[in-house]
Amino acid sequence: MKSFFNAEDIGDLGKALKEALEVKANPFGYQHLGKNRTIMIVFFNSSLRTRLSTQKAALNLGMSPIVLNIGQDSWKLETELGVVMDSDKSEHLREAIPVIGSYCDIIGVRSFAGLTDREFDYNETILKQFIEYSGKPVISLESATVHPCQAFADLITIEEHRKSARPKVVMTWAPHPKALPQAVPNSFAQWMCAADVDFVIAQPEGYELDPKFTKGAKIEYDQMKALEGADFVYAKNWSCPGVTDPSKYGQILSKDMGWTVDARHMAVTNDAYFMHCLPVRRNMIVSDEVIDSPRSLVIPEAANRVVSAQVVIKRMLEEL
Ligand code: SN0
Repeated sequence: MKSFFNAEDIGDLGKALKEALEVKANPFGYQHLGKNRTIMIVFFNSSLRTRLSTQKAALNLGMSPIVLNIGQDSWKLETELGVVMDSDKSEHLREAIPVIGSYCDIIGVRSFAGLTDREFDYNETILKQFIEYSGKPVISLESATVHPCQAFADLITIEEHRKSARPKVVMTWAPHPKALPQAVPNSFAQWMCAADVDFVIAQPEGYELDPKFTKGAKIEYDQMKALEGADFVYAKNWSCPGVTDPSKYGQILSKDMGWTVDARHMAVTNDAYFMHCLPVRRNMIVSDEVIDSPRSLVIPEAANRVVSAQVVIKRMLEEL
């Protein structure tokens, strides 16, 4: 695997899930693969789970992880091409990326959507430069449009908890005070559409995700109707993807607290499990009662971030 950002990069999902469960049962069984290998984990934005789980996955595989926080540990980096560099950004990605690449075997990058220029974000301009200029395998650790390590961990969590062959999985938009990227819902939709589940997306008007991620999903504007009979409820906020109206890209169109997942919502489900990628705003996205209930999977879901990262890094190491 040369790069990891789409569901198709991991190939057959059944095989990937089997490998994930094997790695989870035997986390230190592949340490020979990582001997004398280094992964550079680069953050343009904050992180808790991604930062820790990617390092832990690398350590489990016998690798040395190095974490770089851009702008804090390093110079501020310019990402736009062709600009006169007279701002506070001291170094360009064009130099920084090959330098980083020369010090490691694999690179992981977190670089959120800017949410102002849809084309810049949806072309994955920053991640693509890492792929082009580093010469190393690159993992998206949430880039502008995708968060594949999260979606893979979510799929593993669903696989471990499902009671039927084809569970009903409902991803519902929920309110948030800030404009958030679409990366998490894009990837979750892409992975659920590729997996064998009955997948429904519930959202207010105007929040339609880019169809390239939602092919095969049922779209529902009535949240309660969508949640009926759900086996898994996956809550997430996202800002306007700008599909129907590009001028609204990155905007908050609704803060309707009626969409906050609470006991009333969970009551119409098939005793569903609750999922969220974290960090979560309590009593905005989900009520305390639901996230603190025994049906909440947020902690096992976060724990599986080590497993998903480990499968991805393992596959890359096997091909070095
Ligand atoms: C990010 C997002 O893409 O939604 C990362 C999720 C893994 N979330 C946030 O930035 C939340 C920040 C906040 O202030 O709640």
